[in-house]
Amino acid sequence: MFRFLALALAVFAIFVKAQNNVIVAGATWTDTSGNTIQAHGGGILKVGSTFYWFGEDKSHNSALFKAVSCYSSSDLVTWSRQNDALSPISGTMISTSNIVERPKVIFNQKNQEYVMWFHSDSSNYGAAMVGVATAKSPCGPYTYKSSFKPLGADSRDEGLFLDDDTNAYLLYASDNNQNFKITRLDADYYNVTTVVTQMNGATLEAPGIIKKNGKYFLIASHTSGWDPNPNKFFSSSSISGGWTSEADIAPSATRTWFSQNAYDLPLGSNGIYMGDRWRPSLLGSSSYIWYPLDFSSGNPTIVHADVWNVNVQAGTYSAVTGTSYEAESGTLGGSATLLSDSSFSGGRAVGYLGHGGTVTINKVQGNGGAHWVALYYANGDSTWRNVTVSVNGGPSTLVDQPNTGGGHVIISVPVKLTLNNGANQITFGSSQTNYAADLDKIIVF
Ligand SMILES: *[C@@H]1O[C@H](CO)[C@@H](O)[C@H](O)[C@H]1NC(C)=O
Ligand SMILES: *[C@@H]1O[C@H](CO)[C@@H](O)[C@H](O)[C@H]1NC(C)=O
Ligand SMILES: [Ca+2]
Repeated sequence: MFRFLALALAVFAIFVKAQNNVIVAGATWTDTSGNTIQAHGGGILKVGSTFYWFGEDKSHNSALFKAVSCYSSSDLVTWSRQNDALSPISGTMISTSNIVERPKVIFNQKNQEYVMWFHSDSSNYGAAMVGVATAKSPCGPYTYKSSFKPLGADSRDEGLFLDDDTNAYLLYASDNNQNFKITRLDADYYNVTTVVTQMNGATLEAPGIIKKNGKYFLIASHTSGWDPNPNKFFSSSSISGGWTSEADIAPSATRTWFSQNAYDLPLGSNGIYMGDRWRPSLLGSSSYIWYPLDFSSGNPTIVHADVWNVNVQAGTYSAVTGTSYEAESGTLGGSATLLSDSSFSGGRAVGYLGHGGTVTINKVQGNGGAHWVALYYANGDSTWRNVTVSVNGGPSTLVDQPNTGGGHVIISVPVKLTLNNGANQITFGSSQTNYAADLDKIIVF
């Protein structure tokens, strides 16, 4: 009896952990103190078995410099905020009226020193420099060295790549964002030495490199301001040229599931795509879009998993499976209308939600606890919409629905809902005066 109870408790504990220990792209991620994680345009550094995540603190909803944050984790899911890695210094290129973006940190073996590079700029992005700072411990605080134009040329969006042979490289958008360059760093990682790759007219931003079986994979977006575009990959057996032409890492219409690359982390024989879903009107609410990056075909492909687990010890990931419910199978209310298009799951979606239109999805199975629910929708506007979600007639939760890039382009956003054990009714679009996006289906995890 006791043995049985102990076993049942152990199984329950594993189940609860599996439900909590997940990565949900686009949700509001909080740290171990319950605060929203502020690490935009970030980068990851691994020291022993600890991961450090550096990024831009945008909690003041401004592009101007507030801090480079530093978070630590042993599992890539639970993050503790540490001291700020880099803080403003008045009268320098890292003052509170300057731009400090896309911080990346690598370790210099020779000097036993952590070296941070970042995009260092004036408030109108006219200076187009890189900045360098150093520290003796992962989170520092870092000592600012200088900002400069690498080899006298522009540098805006940038990344770093540390190769197995301890050569390190700056990856950057140069020459007014027209030419993309990869330049070797000196032995200290304080300066650049020679350009090893130059892609003229490539108009790339947000670069990262991941190496697999001796092959280099460059992942980058194109240039469209804060708006997303289809991020691409290029591969080469040498970092000094011979790059393939660009190819997609996700269905191009989804514009990389509304995200821009920030960092690409190896994970066993695969990787993790770490992107930002920028929200320029409320920068601090920009969310993180992390997905498995599957290399089983030999090339990187984003796995569009709404909810997934990562096992950093084993170097594996697994997508959590959910149950789908088509919106068109629900009960339509008011002005809600069925829409037909082959791009919709089941060929149909429900439009004209909100402003009097509702749809109620019936018999949604729950387990009496919190569930992640992914809303699959299309929003062809150039701006965000949102939808109210109410479970069993209870109070509404408002869920943002970023524009999808077309009325027949579908992406998903997550919401955490508490469902009764057994059947539930979920209503979308009630008590809102604005139109919600067209709802295709939901997946309950
Ligand atoms: C970096 O290297 C360039 C080219 O060799 C040189 O002109 C420049 O002074 C160096 N900058 C620093 C900060 O050492
Ligand atoms: C909801 O979306 C509408 C546009 O459809 C927008 O005007 C409104 O500000 C949004 N509400 C919130 C709280 O974001
Ligand atoms: Ca559908």
